[in-house]
Amino acid sequence: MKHVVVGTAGHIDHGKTSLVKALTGTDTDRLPEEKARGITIDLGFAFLEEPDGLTIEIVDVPGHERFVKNMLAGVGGIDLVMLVIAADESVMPQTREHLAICQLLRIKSGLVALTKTDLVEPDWLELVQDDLRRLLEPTFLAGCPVLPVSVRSGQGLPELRAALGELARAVPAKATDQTARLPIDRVFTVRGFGTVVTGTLTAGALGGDERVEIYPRGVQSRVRGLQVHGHAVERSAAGQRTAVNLQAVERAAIERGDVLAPPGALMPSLLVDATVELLEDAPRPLKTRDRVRFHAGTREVMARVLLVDRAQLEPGEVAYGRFRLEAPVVALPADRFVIRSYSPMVTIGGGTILDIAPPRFKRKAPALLAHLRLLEQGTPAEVLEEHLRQAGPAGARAGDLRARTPFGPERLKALLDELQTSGAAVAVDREWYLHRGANDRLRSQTLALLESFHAENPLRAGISREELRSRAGHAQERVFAQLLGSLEADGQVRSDKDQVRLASHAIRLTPEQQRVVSGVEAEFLRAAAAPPSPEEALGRFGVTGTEKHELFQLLIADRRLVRVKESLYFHADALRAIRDKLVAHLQQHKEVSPADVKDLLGVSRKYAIPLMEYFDAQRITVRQGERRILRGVRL
Ligand SMILES: Nc1nc2c(ncn2[C@@H]2O[C@H](COP(=O)(O)OP(=O)(O)OP(=O)(O)O)[C@@H](O)[C@H]2O)c(=O)[nH]1
Ligand SMILES: [Mg+2]
Repeated sequence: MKHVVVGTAGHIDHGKTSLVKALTGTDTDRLPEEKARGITIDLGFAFLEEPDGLTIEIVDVPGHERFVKNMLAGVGGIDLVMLVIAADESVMPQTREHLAICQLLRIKSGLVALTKTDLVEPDWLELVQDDLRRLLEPTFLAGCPVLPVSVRSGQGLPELRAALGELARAVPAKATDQTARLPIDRVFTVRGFGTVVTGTLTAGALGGDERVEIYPRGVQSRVRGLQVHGHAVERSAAGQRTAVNLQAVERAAIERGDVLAPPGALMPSLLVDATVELLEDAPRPLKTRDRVRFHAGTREVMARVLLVDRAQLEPGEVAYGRFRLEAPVVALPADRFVIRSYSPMVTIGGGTILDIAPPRFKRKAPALLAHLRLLEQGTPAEVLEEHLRQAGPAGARAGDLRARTPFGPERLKALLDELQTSGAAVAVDREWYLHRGANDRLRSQTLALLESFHAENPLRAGISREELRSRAGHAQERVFAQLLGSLEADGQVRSDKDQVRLASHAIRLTPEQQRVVSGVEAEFLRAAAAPPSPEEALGRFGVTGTEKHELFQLLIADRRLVRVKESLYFHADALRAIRDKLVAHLQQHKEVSPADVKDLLGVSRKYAIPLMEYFDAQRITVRQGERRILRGVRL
């Protein structure tokens, strides 16, 4: 089963719709207004089934110059174009414009139906064919089949159908490993089913019951049913015109131009970097800040163009440009787009999207040019590496890389593995990646920060992890965690609780500092249950300072002094002795009062009360009124 989508193209009234009807039996002009005016206004759809399983789906477009916008929404996903030219009128403005659009969208092949031959003489037909050759010569249709036909006489119709079949069979099968994308061209409701959207699935595959998102709105839904050219199917694949019945979505919540894709797979964008080419016959140069109509997929939005390396682009030239979009576009790099001038509404050019989330470069910076050249010409691995490089120390989520590259999830995973193997990228975790350059910089920056911290604070064991992270430019949490982990694994850094230090760092005291530390400790040990205040203890060694003094802090960090209450510290050994005494007393007497504790320890209330509260907090004792009992003992 093969599906190929053919789009009609050509000037108004040249016989596109009549030809589609003659070929398929379907009248694609469905709107009452189309019937009344005898012209096509919006897209029409029909299909041909060949006996060998080939299905040719046809998108019939309007030729009227006012509806080129609708034509553009229809030709985005086509494989082949059937350029329809009326023999009596020959090449006309929209013949040229539609052809230029197909050329800009990089449609690969097609044919010409030279129709209404019943209205002309053979020698006129020859003149028209000369015109045609000149028109097609510089385009992708150079040398394509040209089939004279008439809907009136039926002349040439079997040959046309055969030629279409032949071209369609030659269209290569599409890979389905990319992210599924369906630019929506129609939305309607079907009684009993609800909202249905249609479009050409331009990439990937879509299955029944899959969860989907409508971009850029962020509307989440589920596929309730799928149809391909009128038949219910389990699965639709790239290249097929697909109707999707959506679960629980209001029709009003969706419009032409939206894109259906897996949840989270795409990223709406208001700024895109791209190549821009101006058609040879564009009426005037394109200048920076010109307002244009930007057409991508089935969406049209207004945009301002900013040329990267010049102030204006002459007809026939190609350059890099940045488009500032007035409404979000949902696209992927490598997508082609078309631009039309704001007024008059004519097609003037187009290009290839290179970046849908451009990094902050100064627009005229040479670095931006180099970046864009890499995105345009680089291999997939080089492009991916460039995105990681630009992500800097924040790194990038695999999901974001997926939405910014056209590779699809499987290919992206393989490319990321490749970059890791070559050393160009570091995996922070399974879904976060960092460029090697950023990783190395962050690593040396962190080591340098630790070094200077130790130099400035020789008596502190280490820096708090959060402070280090904030000094390291508020490194992304996962990136920082991975970095510390790897520095620890290398033996360069040690972490203790939330303190980080260089493995080589040790507190080295001068003999004088050592004398103070040992002396203060001895004071607390000797004072046992009635310790001095930090100020007093330090003062006895000629040091002025509170418990904040770094020498005092050393004793706390070493757990030789224990804080029982604000500014009240006990030596750890003394505290253990007090606890043992208290427990022994309670085991014998069941309960103890503040007065008992005073007597037991030979201290005043100043020490007795904080100690009792401390042992309550330590869950050794339980308070009952003014008395304490041992926790877990019932009276
Ligand atoms: N004599 C003759 N008339 C034709 C032929 N094909 C189409 N016509 C007539 O040409 C007119 C326009 O035909 P359409 O098929 O609506 O043209 P179209 O290209 O679809 O027009 P738009 O969609 O509005 O751009 C109609 O009146 C047709 O009957 C033909 O082969 N011979
Ligand atoms: Mg028509």
